[in-house]
Order: sequence, then C-alpha cells, then structure tokens
Amino acid sequence: MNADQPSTSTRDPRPRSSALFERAQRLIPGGVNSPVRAWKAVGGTPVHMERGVGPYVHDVDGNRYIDLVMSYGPLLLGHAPAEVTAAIRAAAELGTTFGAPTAGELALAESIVAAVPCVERVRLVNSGTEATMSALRLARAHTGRDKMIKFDGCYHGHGDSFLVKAGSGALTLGAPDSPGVPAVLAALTLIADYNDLVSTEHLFQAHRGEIAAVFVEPVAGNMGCVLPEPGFLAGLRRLCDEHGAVLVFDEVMTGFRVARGGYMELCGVMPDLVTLGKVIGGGLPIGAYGGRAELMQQVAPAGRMYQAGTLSGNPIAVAAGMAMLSALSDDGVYRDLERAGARLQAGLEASAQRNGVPLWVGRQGSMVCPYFSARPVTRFQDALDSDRERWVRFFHGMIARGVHLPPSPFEAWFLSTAHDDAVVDALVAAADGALAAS
Ligand code: KE4
Repeated sequence: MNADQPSTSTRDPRPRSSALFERAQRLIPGGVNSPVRAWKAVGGTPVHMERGVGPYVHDVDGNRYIDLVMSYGPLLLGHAPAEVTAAIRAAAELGTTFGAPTAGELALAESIVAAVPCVERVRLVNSGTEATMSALRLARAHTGRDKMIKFDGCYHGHGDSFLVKAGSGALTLGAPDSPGVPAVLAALTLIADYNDLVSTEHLFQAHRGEIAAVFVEPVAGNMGCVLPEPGFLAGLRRLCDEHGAVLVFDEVMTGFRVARGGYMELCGVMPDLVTLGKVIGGGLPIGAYGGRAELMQQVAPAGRMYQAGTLSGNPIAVAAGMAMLSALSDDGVYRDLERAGARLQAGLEASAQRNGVPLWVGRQGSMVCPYFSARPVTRFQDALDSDRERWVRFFHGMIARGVHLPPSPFEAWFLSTAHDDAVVDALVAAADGALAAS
C-alpha cells in the first residue's frame, strides 16, 4: 500500500487488527482505552499499531503508514527518537518509582520554569486532565468563587467540570455533557464562544463576582486547529483583570510544540496559570500546572489546596521529558517544524485547487487541520458546518494510501522533526489521490 496506489483488494487489509478489535471489545469498553481511538466518527475497524519509527507507524498486519496522529501531540521528535529511548532505558535500570523526591523532577521543573514565561512555580502530575482539574481547583481556592468559563469546542480533559455543554440560553448555566456529571456541578461551568469576546463579556456581567477562572486553549486544537483572532486572548486577559478571575491557558497540546514557551511566547499574552502535558513527558504519562508563585504557593503542602499523585514526577517519565526538552533547546527544531507545517499546508491547498475541492487549512506551526469548507474556519460553528461526510471519505482514502490520520475531523494533525520534505511530499501525493476520490 502506498501513496498513489491505494489498496483496491476487497480482502480485509488488516485481519489481525480486526481480530484484536473483536476480542478487545469483549474486555475493554468500546475496545479502546480512549474513545477517539475507536474510529466511531469515521467507521471501520481501528488499526492496531505494533511499532513506530520516525514519521512512520507499522500496524500488526505489517502495513506501514506515515503518521499524523503522533499520539495526539507528544512526539515532537517522531516515534522512538534515540535520545528519548536511551534516557528511558537508563532511568528504568535505576528503578521505576520511589514515592520520594528525585533530582530529575527538579531538573524538569527548572526546564519548564526557564522556558514558559508565566511559570514561577510548577507541579507535575500524570495527565493533562489532572493538570486542568488541579488548575481549576487552585483558581477556585484562590478566588473563593465557584463558577468558571470555558469555550464551546475546546477540550480540557475529562474532569467533571469540563464535560459540560452550553445550557439552553447563552447566558444560562452549563448542562452535563456526559452522564455521571452532576447537574449542580455542571451549572458552575459557563460556555462562551471561541473568538467571541462579547459572549465572554456577557457571562462576566451576568455572573458578576462569581467567576473563578477562564479556561482557554490559546490555539484551539480540539475543534481541528482554529487560531485565536487578533485581540481575543488580550481581551480575555483584560476581562479577567477587570473581574478578578484567573486566566488559564490550557497548553497541554501547544506547550513546547508551537514554541518552547508555548503559544503565550508567541502572542505575548500572559495567563495566570498554564496547564501542560504531552511533549514534556516525551511520550510517557505526564501533566503539569504552573504559574505565578502567589497562586502556586497555595498548593499543598506549601498551602492548603490539596492535590496529590502516587506517580507524579515519575522518574522515567521525567527522564523522557528531559531528553525531549533538551533536544528542543535548538531553535532549528522549530524552524524545521514550521517548514514542515507550511509545506504541508501549501501542498494541501494546491491539491484542493487542482481537484476543485473547497478547503480551508487551519495551522499553527506543526499543528495542522484541513476542513472541507469554502469559508475560513474561525469559530466552532464553522468547523461544525464543514463537510464532514467528505472528510470521512477523505480519511479512508488516506489510510488506503498509507497515511494514518486522527479518526475525527475535529482533531489536529501533528508533524514532527522526522517529517522531512520527502515525507511531506508523500503526504501531499496521498492527499491528491484521496481528495480526487472523496
Ligand atoms: P490527557 O488527560 O488526555 O493527557 O489531556 C487532556 C487534554 C487537556 N487539554 C488539551 C488541550 C488536550 O488536547 C487534552 C487531550 N487531547 C486529546 C486530543 N484531542 C487526547 C486524545 C484522547 O483523548 O485520546
């Protein structure tokens, strides 16, 4: 199977994946350990992977794909980069976990404080979800307020307060977006529209003095890839200052990816707290939250806001993260990531032109998301209005041509330093065929 000769045989191209999925569904809910992996949005049987190297993944049936999932963000250096693998191996030889502080946790904290402009103190946890849950608890502890604002289409992990959809009216309280989320808790989450400052201002006015925090993905990577419009983030900063709320940038996806200091380094808007994950663990489970010392010093045991974790600061995850961040100290890495992203965007746009397909590409550096849309995608509604049926056909066209895309039109594609010009050109060749066939 390769870029311009898609598999046309009717036999199952992935019999072992199918057999594994059949068995997995009997033991694991939906057969997967995270819902997006089940291919519900695109149909078909999820490919089971066996190994990754550089920009490629190999499935259990021996098929090779150019990977654009890249584990949804951590793998900035590609799969199994030698320096990260060596660091993991060396750390594992010394033991896996101690339940006691280690020098490595301090080294990673020092790297994060040195790189991320708003961070004076940082706490390591085990996932992005833990980071956002903890940051919300800290904002509530700091302000003594209970409500928070998030934006429709932004995702901050599966903490109860974040699994909330907009209530009936724009100014009403949130409603649960998942069974099991108490209505009384969901009611403390207010939903604004991304890139719409007015909707945010109205919530502050309607709930004056009650809002503890505003959570935002500075680049929205969970509705595809939607960039903040000029003034949006600065406007949130102004509103939080005016109303005494904590501004939280959720940079779990963008941290160390779009720049070493995250998107705040690029836009110059400083949040009070930032949440991190993915890249800082080099592919191992990790999360972090950090910000001004005045806020972070309220976290136990320095302060009274409780948060804990058996494996927080895990020595192997920290070693992998340090190896990753050490490799990112070379500015050439971000030039390479920008080059790959720009080349892919230009290739996709040229291909869409050739095929007469309306396409809008959202991109920030090496985070890319094409939408089948004749108009720019700057709001969540624009993403919802894009041609998702065509996207599904495109997805299957790409997998048939040896390209592993995230199985949802609302997931960003991730490039790495291993996606060189030849790999990007192969991606564009596959897209040419998949667009023509979609
Ligand atoms: P985790 O708990 O999955 O480590 O992080 C949650 C999270 C928080 N904030 C942002 C901005 C995120 O993108 C995420 C997780 N990202 C998704 C990808 N859209 C993870 C993939 C999945 O859920 O399987």
